[in-house]
Amino acid sequence: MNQISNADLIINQDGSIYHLNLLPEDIADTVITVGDPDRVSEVSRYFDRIELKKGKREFITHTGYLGSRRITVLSTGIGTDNIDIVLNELDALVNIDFKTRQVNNMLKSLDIIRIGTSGAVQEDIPMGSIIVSEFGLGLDALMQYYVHEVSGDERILLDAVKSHFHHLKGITPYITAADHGLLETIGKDLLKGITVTAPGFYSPQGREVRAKTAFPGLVDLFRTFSSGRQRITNLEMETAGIYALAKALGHKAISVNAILASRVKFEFSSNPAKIIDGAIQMVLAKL
Ligand code: R1P
Repeated sequence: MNQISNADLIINQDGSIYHLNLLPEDIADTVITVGDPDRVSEVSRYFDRIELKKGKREFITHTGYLGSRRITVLSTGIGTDNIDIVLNELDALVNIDFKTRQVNNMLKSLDIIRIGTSGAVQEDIPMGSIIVSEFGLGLDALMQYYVHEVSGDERILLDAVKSHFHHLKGITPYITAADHGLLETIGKDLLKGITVTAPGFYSPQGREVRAKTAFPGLVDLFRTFSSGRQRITNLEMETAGIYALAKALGHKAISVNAILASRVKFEFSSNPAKIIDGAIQMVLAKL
């Protein structure tokens, strides 16, 4: 079997993976990802025991136990460029032997659960809602760099997306479904929809402050998309990348979105911390 070179897979002097700064034994099979590094301790404070705290750059990791279940919580920072790093390095930690630099014969599949913040694009979604992404729709460029398969229901949605968003020149959308098993457990009884993952916070999500947007009416374009029973519910910056790379690497992923803003009612929550804490407690209770 081919050895993965030192340049392709960078391992630090202490045997840890380059950016995440983690050893293979440092991560659990259940990994909660959050965007904000400060949110890591907001999750791990509910653990019965924390066995490890490590970090480098925006990638802060706590691993511990909730009852007998070992869980890792890890911050990704903002954007799918960071998701590229996090997903590849998480996969390397569990599926590559760092000594031989070869892929393990038995591949491991992680459960990756994102707890993120997001803005709603439908009027009937109130502030403070928790939405589970049934699909992640990426408007960023990440998956143009990877070979990835598109399943039947993803293909139908992608065709509808391409037709609805046809005048967004230079953008190649991709769409990936959540893991079905996690959708039935973590996502049980929760509002579901398509989450748009944008490659920026301002114009790429339809905001205009001073720099002039090239796509006026973007939020309305998101709001008016539908295909069968599916509609776009919310906007953020990581879910589609997590879903697509997790699937390409054989991991299971689900994204839980705490709605802090209504992009159609032009409102932002007066108590975002409470909404996020509610989402954290809800996810941990379902594990
Ligand atoms: C933007 O403010 C950030 O918040 C959202 C977006 O996806 C982006 O990362 O999620 P997190 O709160 O999880 O970072």
